[in-house]
Amino acid sequence: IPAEPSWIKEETEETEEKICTPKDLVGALAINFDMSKVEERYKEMAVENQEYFENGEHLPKDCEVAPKKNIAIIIPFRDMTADLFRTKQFHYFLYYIVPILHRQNNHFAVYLVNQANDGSPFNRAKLLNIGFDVAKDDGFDCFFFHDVDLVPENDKNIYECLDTPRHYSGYIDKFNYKLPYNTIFGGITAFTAEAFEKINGYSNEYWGWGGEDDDLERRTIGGAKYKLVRPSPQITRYKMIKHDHETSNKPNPNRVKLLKAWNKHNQFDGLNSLNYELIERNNEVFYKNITVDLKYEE
Ligand code: UD2
Ligand code: MN
Repeated sequence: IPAEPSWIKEETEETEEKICTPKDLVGALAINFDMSKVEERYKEMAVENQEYFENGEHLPKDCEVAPKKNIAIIIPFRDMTADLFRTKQFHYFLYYIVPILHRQNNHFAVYLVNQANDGSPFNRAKLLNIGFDVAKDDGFDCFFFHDVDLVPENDKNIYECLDTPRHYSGYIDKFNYKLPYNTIFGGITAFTAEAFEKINGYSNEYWGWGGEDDDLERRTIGGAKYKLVRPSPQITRYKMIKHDHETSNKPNPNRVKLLKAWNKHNQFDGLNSLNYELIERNNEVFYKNITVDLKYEE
């Protein structure tokens, strides 16, 4: 059994007054994705921020870690593009989010959960379940399920978990900062461990593009009866990196059927049936890199 990480602290009266608070927030930020500049910008960010990181984790300063502030940002990932476009998206993601979350002054780690290239269809939902499993084991208690191509436009968009799960990415430039439909739950969501376990996580059965996000909405709102909550539409705005869909991530032909039957499989398809193999893990400066075999069976 590994030793308790040093940042896990009992909540006592002494630590209570040292709750971590953001420092020097600036508000709205100019975000632009010039792909010819991404690597140069990423390097600049790295030089300026590496001192705040240890073992792929950002440590807050001048405070004790507050409860529910040990944040794991889980990114589902596979890059099969010839020009490493998803990797560039990830570098832009870090370039923008590291300084933002540094100012928010919390303990956080980004988990890049890589699906092994074994010819299986992409499975975003299962990758996110695995990220939860690993990060919870590492001691994290607040989970952001986060697409790689979304960047906050305002640093007052505070990353934290409340008891009620929240959908963060309702307001995206691509959709003119309007909800494309009321129950949308894709992109970014935030859950405590308790809430995510209560709904049994995502379904593991969505192979290919689409449906898994709506299935999560059904489990959270329809099943567990949480309210559908989103943080402020004025502040919680995102820019999305423009991209086409990978030919290796075709729309899942079963997605409509699976979604219709969500309440027939949510009890036994999810965290409690999660089956995978951890192939490799290592800590980079700004993130924790994990490669997994999803045990795809045709
Ligand atoms: C929408 C949802 C997304 C998900 C998806 C359907 C929003 C804002 N986004 O995104 O959350 O529900 O529909 O599955 O509602 N990825 C890779 N490699 C791949 C394919 C995907 O890394 O080959 C990852 C990456 O983190 C990406 C995410 O999966 O951001 C979602 O895939 P997408 O960006 O192609 O899907 P999109 O934009 O239609
Ligand atoms: Mn996308």
